[in-house]
Amino acid sequence: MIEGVLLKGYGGFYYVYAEDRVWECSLRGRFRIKDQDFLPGDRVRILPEGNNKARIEGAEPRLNSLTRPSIANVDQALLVFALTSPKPDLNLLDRLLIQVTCSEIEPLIIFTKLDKYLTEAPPDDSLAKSSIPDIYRRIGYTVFEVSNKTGIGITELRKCLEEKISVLAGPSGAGKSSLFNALSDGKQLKTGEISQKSQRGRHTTRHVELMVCAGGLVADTPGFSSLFLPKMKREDLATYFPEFDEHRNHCRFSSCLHDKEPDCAIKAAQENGEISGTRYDHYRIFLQEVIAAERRY
Ligand SMILES: Nc1nc2c(ncn2[C@@H]2O[C@H](COP(=O)(O)OP(=O)(O)OP(=O)(O)O)[C@@H](O)[C@H]2O)c(=O)[nH]1
Ligand SMILES: [Mg+2]
Ligand SMILES: [Zn+2]
Repeated sequence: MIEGVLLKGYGGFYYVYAEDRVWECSLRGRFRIKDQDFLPGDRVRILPEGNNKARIEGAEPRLNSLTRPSIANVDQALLVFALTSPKPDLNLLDRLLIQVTCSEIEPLIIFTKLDKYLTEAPPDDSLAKSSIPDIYRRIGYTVFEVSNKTGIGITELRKCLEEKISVLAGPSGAGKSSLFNALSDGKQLKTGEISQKSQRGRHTTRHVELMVCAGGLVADTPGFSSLFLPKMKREDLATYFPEFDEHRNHCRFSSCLHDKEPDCAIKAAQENGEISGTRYDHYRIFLQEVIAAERRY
């Protein structure tokens, strides 16, 4: 019996990565009824039956699972945004950070198209003083600036993927698929049949799959442009803004929601530049959404 990770289910088979190979697996009888219970990322035990074929004999309990995309045991989410073309949608990034943190998955922020950004004239808006990646670095997030074209920053990022299950998420056109290709560097492990099938299906089907990439397993996903916040109480929203932590206890009211209350330390920190203006704006927008959603329950 060997242990592996389920990459995908396709055409009645399950493809499992174990011992540096992909195995085409069928299910043992008693599992067949629970077919839909398996997700990419599930840790399974397989019994080889020769010629890269095997049978799934058992599965380990999941540590976590995401619903969009449906993947189990995710270690980290790579939140991919272009520095330019399209301009990064920071409202969406801040939503994703909340969603990922809420699922207890580690976020990594990846800004792409650094090559293009560097050749453009610097924008003379207020953000130029503190670059967008720096806003997130200062908060304490792990941030990479890369070019999928020239390869700047790719080697450093690759190290973070080793032995981990990672998902790529972000808006359409941000460079997720290009990043996946840059990270795999032609070393993506393929078995003929699987790559043919997935190539045919890649842009048309919605099935999720993990792929061997940079010493780990990575799932590319289709881009999206809107995202609901997870269900939460209004007073919990601020906990998803780590940069508020050191100020939160200095508001006049202990119940302060940092919106329109007087003597709010968060607002003061935003005014003196310690907290980013866009982050505070998004906090207030999200607060209204959380309050509106509370009423519906
Ligand atoms: N100059 C430059 N262009 C890039 C870079 N990364 C991606 N692109 C281009 O940006 C466009 C979109 O890239 P994709 O990788 O398809 O974006 P995606 O995030 O996978 O988009 P969806 O699959 O629609 O969600 C393509 O034309 C890429 O060639 C980069 O680092 N630099
Ligand atoms: Mg893509
Ligand atoms: Zn306050």
